[in-house]
Amino acid sequence: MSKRALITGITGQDGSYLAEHLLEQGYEVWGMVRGQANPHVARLRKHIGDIHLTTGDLLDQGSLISAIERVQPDEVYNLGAISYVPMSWQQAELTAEVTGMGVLRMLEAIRVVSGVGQSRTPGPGQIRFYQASSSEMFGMVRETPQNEKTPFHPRSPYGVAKAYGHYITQNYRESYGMFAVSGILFNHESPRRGAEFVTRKVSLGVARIKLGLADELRMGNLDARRDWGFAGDYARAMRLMLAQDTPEDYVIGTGQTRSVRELVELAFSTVGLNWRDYVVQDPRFTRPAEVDLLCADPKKAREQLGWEPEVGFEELVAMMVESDLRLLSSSSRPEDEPLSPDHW
Ligand code: NAP
Ligand code: G4F
Repeated sequence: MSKRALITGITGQDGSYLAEHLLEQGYEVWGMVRGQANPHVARLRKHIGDIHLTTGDLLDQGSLISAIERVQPDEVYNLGAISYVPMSWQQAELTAEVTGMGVLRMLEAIRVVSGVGQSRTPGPGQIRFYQASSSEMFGMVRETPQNEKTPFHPRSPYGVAKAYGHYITQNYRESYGMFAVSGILFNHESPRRGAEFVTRKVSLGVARIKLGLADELRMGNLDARRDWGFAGDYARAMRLMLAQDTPEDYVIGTGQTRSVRELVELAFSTVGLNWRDYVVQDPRFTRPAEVDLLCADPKKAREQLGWEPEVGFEELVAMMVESDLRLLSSSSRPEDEPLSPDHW
């Protein structure tokens, strides 16, 4: 019997890679999608055929209960969130509701539908739950590199909401014995990354400049450092966490940190250009509070999950720039079609 997985956030970057990975592993994959005509669904269907969809919204408790009742999953991957950090200052309350309280609602849906804490205690057939926690929770870091025991000091409403999601997942594990785990994932990127995030903004910007479609790239803080990996590698780690005998949290990252300046320099150099000729610093992209440095200590994941990243930083950046060069050169793209993350 194949396992059945339900993924929230399936229309996002990670949802697509996780769906592909679980299909390869023989799973029956269901995605929860919101809205009555979500434009991201067509993109998903185009790239990943063999999935089932059900409706639901992390803001709506009843819809989550209905989704769990309908799908009867073995595993739930909660990837749905408002995930763009700057937006979390503009819509702090909505971010708390979707990215934070949404986790509680999904845990409650699983608890209610499985009867955990009432008629039944969790047993071998229980629904396993994965929460997409974030290195953004470490914020103003207390130590480097960051591991599973490093204290949190979030620096954005997004980071605060993720910390709530992390702790409520841990609490449901301890209160009800649920198989509920958090993956504390560091930044991971791909050609499917939303255009608002820095790596994709840079790969699209470099491609536009190389093709003569733009003559500058306006950026925020070039000194910030991140631990950037490839999203496809991180999807493997999510499944591995739910395949363990005991539910535990894991840090997932490469263990290497680079500055935004290094990212920009490398991306321009892949097409033979000097970034200094094109990059303009623009205070509009500076944040009210910054996370200056993130660097993972993925030792536990390596030793207990046998997880290793396969794609390095240089390969990742080249992959993204080449993909965007192909995208923007494509004659199949109508001239008046706006560039958006819809273009994978
Ligand atoms: P993403 O591309 O921004 O995708 C976010 C997903 O959340 C989309 O599918 C979106 O669906 C969905 N969503 C938004 N509001 C929702 C709501 N009210 N109810 C249900 N679904 C909703 O994010 P990602 O990069 O794939 O990241 C996946 C998860 O990992 C997120 O929780 C993110 O915070 C977390 N994370 C990401 C990284 C990273 O570096 N990528 C690192 C650590 C943690 P629509 O199509 O409806 O908009
Ligand atoms: O790509 P970013 O927007 O990612 P950020 O804020 O690190 O968040 C991402 O990773 C988190 C994991 O740590 C996830 F939880 C979260 O959902 C998301 O996927 O920005 C990276 C860095 C920041 O320090 C930012 O200030 O790049 C800096 N940056 C400099 N100029 C810029 C820009 N970021 C963006 N988006 N745009 C700029 O022009």
